[in-house]
Amino acid sequence: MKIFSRTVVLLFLSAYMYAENGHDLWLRNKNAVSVNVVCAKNTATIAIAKQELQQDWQGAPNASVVLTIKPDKAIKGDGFRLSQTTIQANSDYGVLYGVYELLRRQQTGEEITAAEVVNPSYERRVLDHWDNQNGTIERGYAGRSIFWRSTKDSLVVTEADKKLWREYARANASVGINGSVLNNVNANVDVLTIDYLKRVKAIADELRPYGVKVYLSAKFSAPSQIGGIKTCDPLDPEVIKWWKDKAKEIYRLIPDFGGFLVKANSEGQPGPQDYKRTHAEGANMMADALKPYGGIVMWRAFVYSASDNDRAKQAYEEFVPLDGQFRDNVIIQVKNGPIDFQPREPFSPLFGAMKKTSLMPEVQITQEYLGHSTHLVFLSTMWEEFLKSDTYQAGEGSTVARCTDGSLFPQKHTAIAGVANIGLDVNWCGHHFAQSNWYAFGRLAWNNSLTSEQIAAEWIKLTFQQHASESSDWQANFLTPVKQMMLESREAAVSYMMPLGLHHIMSANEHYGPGPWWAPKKMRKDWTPPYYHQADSIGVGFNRTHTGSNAVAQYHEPLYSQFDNIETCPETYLLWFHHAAWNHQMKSGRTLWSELCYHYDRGVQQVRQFQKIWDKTESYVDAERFLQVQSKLRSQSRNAQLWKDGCLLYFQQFSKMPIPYDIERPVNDLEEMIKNDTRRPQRPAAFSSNRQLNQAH
Ligand code: GCV
Repeated sequence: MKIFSRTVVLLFLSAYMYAENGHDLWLRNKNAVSVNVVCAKNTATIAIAKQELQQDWQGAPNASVVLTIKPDKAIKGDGFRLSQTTIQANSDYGVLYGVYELLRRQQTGEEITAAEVVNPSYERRVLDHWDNQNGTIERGYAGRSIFWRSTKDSLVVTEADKKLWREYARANASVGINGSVLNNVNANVDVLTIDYLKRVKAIADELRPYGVKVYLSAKFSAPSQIGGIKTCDPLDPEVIKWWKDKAKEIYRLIPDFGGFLVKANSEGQPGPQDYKRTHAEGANMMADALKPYGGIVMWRAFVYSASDNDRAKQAYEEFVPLDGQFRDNVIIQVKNGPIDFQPREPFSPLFGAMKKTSLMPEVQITQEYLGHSTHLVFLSTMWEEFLKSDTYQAGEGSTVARCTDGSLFPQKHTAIAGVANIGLDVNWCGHHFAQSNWYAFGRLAWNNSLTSEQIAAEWIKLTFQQHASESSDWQANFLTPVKQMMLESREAAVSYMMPLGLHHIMSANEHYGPGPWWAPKKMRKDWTPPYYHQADSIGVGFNRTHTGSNAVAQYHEPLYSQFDNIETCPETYLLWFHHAAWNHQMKSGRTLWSELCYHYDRGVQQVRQFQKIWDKTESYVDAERFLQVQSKLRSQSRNAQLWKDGCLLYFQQFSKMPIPYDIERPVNDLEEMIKNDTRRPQRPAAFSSNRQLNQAH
């Protein structure tokens, strides 16, 4: 009753009070004190830098801050030298990044004691938007596209469009993101036609002052589809000329255009293999067209081979033989794991396998396999685990981070990409906590050695605290428990979805709930869960050891031997690499079956715990955000329960063992879940879970 009346009062008050709808992200204005900003230069970017300081300064009142653009060997790329009142950089953009860093330090109470140089880990820090030109977003859970509307007639650019794009660019710049791919990798070729290019130019013009370059996903079949040429063979002179002319046309409109992202010969997309050419021949042809203008090609390694070889091995098998054959303005974009953005995968063995080719990691910010914008899952811990994974490529310490940021091998270009979780929802990401994943991606792209703990603390302070120096009460009752919840949230999701190395056992519909049973007869086997879990009366898991697909051989020693041996394989990857017996003894002393049950149960219990943690924060959060997160946690709890019940009841058919008696019993029926899963209608691609900005924005 008490909770009910409090909720009603809060709802009532929120109609009159300033509601925190989340649109301001981590950039909430906090009653700045006055400051003088001095800079000899005046460009659009410097004007933004000055304005940001003036509206957010929390340092000494009436201080003078000096912004200087002066080359310095210690400062690399967009980096800067920072002290309490001076920022020096090689470029205007460096100054802007320095300003955001300074303001962040002030707001989070992180002191700057001596001048320090802050350089980015990667030259290109890019968001990939899987936005379609009709306004929908593939795997988007926060409303429709901020770049595209439903029809070609709505290509006209409005003032509201421009305002939104500037807000988007500002948020990116504040965390160091400097590139945006504006359209889906499953590309619609029309984006390369003049009407669309004009809109791309308009977007680029708004993003430029914030240092954000635009890129486009390019369809390999464009010369035929919009150029009227019979072939798209990358060695054909007419095709080569078509791409050169197209590059010229684009750069005339957008002189700092970043380049192309290409998904070729994957999931039905056209590519050079259609003409018996290699990925290198295809990528190089496009790279040559962009080279005179400084553009790059980000060529994806997410491919399917024609063979029915283990899916986890295919990218490595296709790309490693091509090492050294790519132009220096091609970067191979590799998903963090060998399969597809699963809740937990070992790192892709391509990292550390190609020494003469630039590689860039691709992570997924949108939560395709991690509960969409409904589940609270802080992905930073997953990316930290990935970036810090040791490939042993050049001995111990050859982490994925070092294999990709140029510190281990000379790379002409370095980059990292994240598939964006942004849409027209008022709070941009559908879930207030999903904003933390956008934030974390930017922060890790800037500094790939940051800890998730630091990132979470920063984000909570910037997003929720009312004053720069909140009371110890706020720290103890909000910051500490909420940070803990965020840091545990990914492991909780792994536990209730796919623990112990299980992967790809989600529902085929939308990739949201459980679906280990899903296996239509005519479907490609490697799109169905049974291909991945291989459950039978003996055990469960994919045998990728030397007695199975031998995917382990794609890893360097000592990982090869460690993963190959069931006794030394980390239990987190057990069922990724081994078909383990149901009664296999785990480190805990339990059987594999019991351990699986405890993991699923623990995951559900953790979400119930998150609900309690959040409910206790009520007096520290505005009503609007509090209630939205509370409601999402309820949905997450229900869905976690479905995952546990669905997976345990399904696998129990094979193990034929009892669910340990101290564990809560399933509350859903397997038959019912299977029926609902296969009958459930597709939600629209741009399913929104939150209030939308007006379409006409
Ligand atoms: C954009 C997975 C997703 C697809 C996505 C693809 C990719 O298969 O389900 O929606 O396509 O990855 O990364 O290209």
